[in-house]
Amino acid sequence: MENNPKPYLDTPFKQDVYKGLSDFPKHLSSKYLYDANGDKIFQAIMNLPEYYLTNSEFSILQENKEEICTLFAENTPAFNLIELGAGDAKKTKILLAHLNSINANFKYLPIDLSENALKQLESSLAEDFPNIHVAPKCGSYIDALETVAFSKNNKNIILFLGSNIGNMLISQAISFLKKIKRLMHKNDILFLGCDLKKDPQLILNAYSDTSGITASFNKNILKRINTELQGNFNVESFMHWEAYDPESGTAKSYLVSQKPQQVTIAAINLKVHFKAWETIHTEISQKYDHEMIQQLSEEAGLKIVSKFGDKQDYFQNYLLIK
Ligand code: AVI
Repeated sequence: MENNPKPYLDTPFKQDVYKGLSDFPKHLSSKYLYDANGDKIFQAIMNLPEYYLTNSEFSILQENKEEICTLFAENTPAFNLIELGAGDAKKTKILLAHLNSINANFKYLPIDLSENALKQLESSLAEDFPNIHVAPKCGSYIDALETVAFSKNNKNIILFLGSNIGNMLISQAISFLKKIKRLMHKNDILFLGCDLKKDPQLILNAYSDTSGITASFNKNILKRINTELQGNFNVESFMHWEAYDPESGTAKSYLVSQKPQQVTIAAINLKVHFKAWETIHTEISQKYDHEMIQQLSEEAGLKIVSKFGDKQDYFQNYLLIK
């Protein structure tokens, strides 16, 4: 940080935690939920009965893999399959298996913030698909996208699955899509997974499961501050709280202090006071309807050319071009 009056704020994590916990209302970015422990808890979330998103998108890909893969592979001798936020690529493996079975000529480039997730993915892909060329890239989505071999000669297919776009505010999603559009060439495709507005109770349940796994995922951010920034959060004195607004389609996660307390975070020289029931906002999970996606794409300058839904109308995958 240039001209930093606080030299101990020497990493983005430290700067963001300092800023977020000094603001009112307090907030922390959901990108910090994912360390090795957070990755593991998120895998468990994806297997929760309440977390319908994974199964919905899984069934869409399973049922439409032939058509989707044909659209990916048409009009090009070879293509790059670039995935933003690949994680364990559980759903992507449906497409990889099908592309492999039709001998498609492609390279898979998974991008993820988590080095740990990418290492595990690389070894599981080597086992499942030894003949697929895999080139993982660690980093934030746009930074990594800018550095991967975006081929001018072959088509680039960008996968952004799992409602990852939902973890951005709508305004952030538009500017993010605009950045992707700028990197795309004429023939390139963005394949986007969006969670849809539905029975508000189902959405609420997906983010406040009865086994408490989502609560431990949310609280992991405090544990991370404790271990990485020498904090002394009493994690159990915070409760996980989810709120869903069916009008805007925004689900918001909070950590709520159940008593007045003071927390010290030594590495950033910060003392944080919490009143009883004061909140830290940690994540948004935006739900869309078709008109909202249409508008989002138009504002980003992208065109929807195909869409694929599940039987229950819970989730939608969109194929976009520039
Ligand atoms: C990664 N992302 C799409 C998840 C979601 O549904 O917003 C993260 C998550 N947070 C709580 N449960 C799942």
